[in-house]
Amino acid sequence: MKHARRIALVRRPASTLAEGQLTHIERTPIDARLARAQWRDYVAALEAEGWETREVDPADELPDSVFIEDAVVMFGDVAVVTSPGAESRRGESAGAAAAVGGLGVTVHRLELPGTLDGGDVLKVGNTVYVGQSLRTNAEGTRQLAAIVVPLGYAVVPVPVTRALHLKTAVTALPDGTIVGYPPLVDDEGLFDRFLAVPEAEGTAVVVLDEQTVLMSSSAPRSADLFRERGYRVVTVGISEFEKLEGCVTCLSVRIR
Ligand code: CIR
Repeated sequence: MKHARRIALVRRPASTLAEGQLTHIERTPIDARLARAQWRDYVAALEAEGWETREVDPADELPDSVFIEDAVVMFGDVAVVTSPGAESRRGESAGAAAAVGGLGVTVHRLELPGTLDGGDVLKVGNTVYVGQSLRTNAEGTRQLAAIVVPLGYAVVPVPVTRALHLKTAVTALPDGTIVGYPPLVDDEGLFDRFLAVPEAEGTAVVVLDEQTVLMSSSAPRSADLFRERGYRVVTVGISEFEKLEGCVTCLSVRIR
């Protein structure tokens, strides 16, 4: 299949990575060298699958800046630079705005008191599920809706109380099936087609193309489930980012 454009924004890990935010899990030591190697492997996996990667300027003083997905959300040729919900992450927006500014897309910015992390935004076709979490509030959701509803999207707020972000709990396969780890999902009934996965790390899939998903090597049984459904699964080790409540989606912003 020929793709007109497949660009992924990535942001290399800060030297302060180990100080990243933690909400639902205990802090365990981060192996900084392994984190850098895993990040390079993640970037290499995207490139091997035909994605051109572009680096957002690194931000060493921002521990969570590697989780670039939270700082900007793409809707076709429209970029929404977010207003991060954690105070320690607010500085990430400037670099994200500069990066999308160079892509020739329309750029919008969310503003306080609205807060929204990209990890709470799950697009499935024209539906935009927005997790109402500790990071994303009603005003942030309202500002996002004001931008994307005129573009033809429907915004559906969903409660997120058992996970950091909506996409920590659920993501979507290329056919639109929502995949989630039930203990992390507030209400499976909100989704038309829901497939339960057996591992917490198995909820996060990056759609690389209609046949292929990228996911964490920490979830081999979930990977088998996706293979049984006919998908090709590319796996990457991201243990050091999982220790910081990161997942495979949050390490890039895909522009297609
Ligand atoms: C945080 O708490 O903000 C980071 N330590 C992890 C962010 C993960 N982002 C994501 O799932 N989209």
